Amino acid sequence: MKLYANEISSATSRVRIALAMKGVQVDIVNVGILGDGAENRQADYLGINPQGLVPALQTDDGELLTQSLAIVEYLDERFPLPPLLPKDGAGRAFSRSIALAIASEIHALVPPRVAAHLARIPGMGATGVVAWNRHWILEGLGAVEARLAARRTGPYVAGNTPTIADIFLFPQSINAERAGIELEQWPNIAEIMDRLRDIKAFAENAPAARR
Ligand SMILES: N[C@@H](CCC(=O)N[C@@H](CS)C(=O)NCC(=O)O)C(=O)O
Repeated sequence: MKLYANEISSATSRVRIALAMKGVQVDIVNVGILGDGAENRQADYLGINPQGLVPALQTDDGELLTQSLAIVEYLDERFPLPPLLPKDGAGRAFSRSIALAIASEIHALVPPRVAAHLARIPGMGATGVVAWNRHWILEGLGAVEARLAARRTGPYVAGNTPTIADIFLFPQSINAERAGIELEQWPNIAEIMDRLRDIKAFAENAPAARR
């Protein structure tokens, strides 16, 4: 399989963590995502993924999968061990809801294309963009923490083993720390992150820092 990826991308990091947990090797194709004229906005890549986003996974039978949650669930179905979703229906819904709270309500508001667009709005400036990012990360992870405080029963987000929810929480929390946000204000998130940092599949597949 072939993964269209970028090392700083937290959405790509989710898929790389899932691949590492499953012990599945893929070919990595790096796609530049920063700056004017970035590779992901060129015709070549748009011909592969018309959304111009990474990750995208080309399967062995030539299918092109996009959207990290869909890709991670595909990997979980195709390579069942270790399972990335809880056994019970409510647990599965909870795990997916945390993944979506991160992908849809935090990450979607702060990726490079949104920051670049905001920076072009008169009066916004670089400090306005930083404040925007902080706002959505603080509000979003604060809500995730409240959900965890109400429902968490095991060492990870949704039970005794890491699930899709942990896979989405990890890169987003790392990016929050890089934005100067202290995870200690959220005891559940901080505790889970300490555990995830000790797992090789997570530690080795964190998003790289932006240089
Ligand atoms: N919802 C998508 C988000 C994908 C996404 O936004 N990827 C970012 C990198 S983390 C990207 O490709 N950004 C390119 C850009 O913003 O132009 C997913 O979960 O796969």
